[in-house]
Amino acid sequence: MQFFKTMMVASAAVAILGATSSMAEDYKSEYRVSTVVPAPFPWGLAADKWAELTKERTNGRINMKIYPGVQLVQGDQTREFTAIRQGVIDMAVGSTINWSPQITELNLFSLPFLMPDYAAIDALTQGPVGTKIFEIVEKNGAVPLAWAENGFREVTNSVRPIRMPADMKGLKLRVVGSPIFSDMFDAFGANPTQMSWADAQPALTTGAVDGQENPLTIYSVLNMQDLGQKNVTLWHYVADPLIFVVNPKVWDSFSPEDQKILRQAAIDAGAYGVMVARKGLTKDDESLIKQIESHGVDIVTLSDQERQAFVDASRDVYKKWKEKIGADLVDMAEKSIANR
Ligand code: X2X
Repeated sequence: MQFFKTMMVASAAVAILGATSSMAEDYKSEYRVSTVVPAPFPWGLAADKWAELTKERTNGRINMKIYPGVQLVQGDQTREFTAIRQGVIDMAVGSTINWSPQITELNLFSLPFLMPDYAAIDALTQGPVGTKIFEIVEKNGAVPLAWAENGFREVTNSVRPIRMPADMKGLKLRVVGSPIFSDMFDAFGANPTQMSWADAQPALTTGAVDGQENPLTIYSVLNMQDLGQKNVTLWHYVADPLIFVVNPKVWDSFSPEDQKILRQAAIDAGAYGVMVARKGLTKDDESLIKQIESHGVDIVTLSDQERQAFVDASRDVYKKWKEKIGADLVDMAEKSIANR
């Protein structure tokens, strides 16, 4: 009798498990998702949305926790991709800049003045270039699912308005730890210093650096005007898209049904992320720019001639990196943008 009862309980338990998901026993209780910045930055909002939609649509089978500040790699954003590949990080929403040390082709988005407007970013990420980049990311050891956006990176500083390359002379500017950025700012005549995002914030607070470059959404959430960054130049010189990825082993552990859900949730979260990243920064809606200006910030918009001076100054850097990235891929990107 006792044996019979035990068997009944055991088979009932198996039935419940089976009803939840045939794969559930292989799933982790938590998947670690890496980002650099958390909500309310658009980047963090996109990651939160991905986790939220996935949890909802899988009835909690896939439970994602966001680890901002790239804390899973001790704040060193240039090591994030390696950690994803190795499985130290399960999933990530990461910037093309931070993964470019491992994937040279991602420097495409950091080519100076390649993408003049939002339509140009879309022409790349949503076109044949985006497909090609996803193939390359996959070859390098992560499963790419969707695109979001950090944004156009505008230069700010505490010393003077920047209108011409000559205005940058002697300015100590924090740049990300990716060599193309040092090359560009050397070419502009500034004094670039490579630093992680974790180190950049105290450096701005103490005035150890004069300036930095980041999207205005980052500027506004951090209230960079209070850190002395009173000069902003809208020059749209580069933009960094974000990519949603999953470690291949983790990906393979999911049922086809859950893979589909996770991918669609990333696509939906990516669309939302792009929307919030551009909010208040478009020709139709400049509200974020106006809001920053209302804090007494001097916002410089370059004339065509002024912009051209920066384009000219960075021409050799463009050429050098076009070769490194692969001339075919850059040609494809230039064509996609010309036909947007
Ligand atoms: O470090 C930066 O400037 C940031 C937050 O924009 C990136 O992670 C690329």
